[in-house]
Amino acid sequence: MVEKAKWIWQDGKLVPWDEARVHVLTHTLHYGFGVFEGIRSYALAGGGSAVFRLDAHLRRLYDSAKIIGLRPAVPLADLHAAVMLVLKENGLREAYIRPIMLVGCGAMGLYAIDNPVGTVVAAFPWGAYLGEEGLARGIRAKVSSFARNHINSAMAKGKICGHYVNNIMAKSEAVHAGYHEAIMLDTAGFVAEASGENLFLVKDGVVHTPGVATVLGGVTRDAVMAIMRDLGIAVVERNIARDELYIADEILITGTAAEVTPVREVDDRPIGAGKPGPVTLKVQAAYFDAVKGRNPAYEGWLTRVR
Ligand code: PPE
Repeated sequence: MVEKAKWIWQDGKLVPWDEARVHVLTHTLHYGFGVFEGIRSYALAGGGSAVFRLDAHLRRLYDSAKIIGLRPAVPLADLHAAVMLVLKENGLREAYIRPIMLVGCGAMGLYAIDNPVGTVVAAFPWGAYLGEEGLARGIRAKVSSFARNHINSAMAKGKICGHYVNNIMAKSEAVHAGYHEAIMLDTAGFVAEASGENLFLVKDGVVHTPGVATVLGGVTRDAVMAIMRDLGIAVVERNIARDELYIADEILITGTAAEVTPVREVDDRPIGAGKPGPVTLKVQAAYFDAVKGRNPAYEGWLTRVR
């Protein structure tokens, strides 16, 4: 269950958590035509708190809207202010922040271009997405029987509500089979991403990750690639086959919610030594240093909540 906060920002004002509602004929509810984001804020080592890479997430939200042809009702600068307000008024330091743009009531049917667009920002506490144990010891993943949405059917660069039916089916299948997470292949058979994370593998000291064309361009993926470069770790973007996962030395998955989570097993095969490897541990530590303001080199990624 989500731990309630006091206020949710809806269409320009703060409303009490339980009163932030939409009508049952909300267009997005029926067709999935909406866009959203997932952002985290962290308590900082030196006091206070900061949102991690807020500008990158908001840019992606507006890009997602542009990709599907949804006209934002609120300018980006106002949404930026709304995120800050929600964190401050709820007294939240470590939070998961969920902005969403949705098409409201008016016309039904697919073409409802004149329906009002609703804008919401919620924030709430959310611990380790794949569990504290997963973060520390690594998770068990299964290659999904569901292919990731084809990139010419569901636009990969957008974080689009309806696209997640695909991810939810993959995730549910994996969890029901006793795994923590699903790894999805693209329609050509190459490794794409996990149901809610990007994927990296380590082989002979080099990191490999699928190119950004066929996956969501993760903000965490981008941060982790910058961190790897700063640590002197080579990163190659290329097509990766399923069996390369099995013989990888290490696998890690990245996302705002999952942060940097090691993968200790894929399809019942232990990855490397079957526990988080040295590159994963180094990158994970550097990531937490960055988000918690312990490394001044990444100060530019933090928006302080005042
Ligand atoms: N791929 C997918 C499919 C995805 O959903 C996410 C985020 C990522 C990659 C990583 O993107 P980024 O957060 O920008 O590094 N998944 C969100 C969790 C989904 C959920 O609501 O549950 C997230 O991490 O917020």
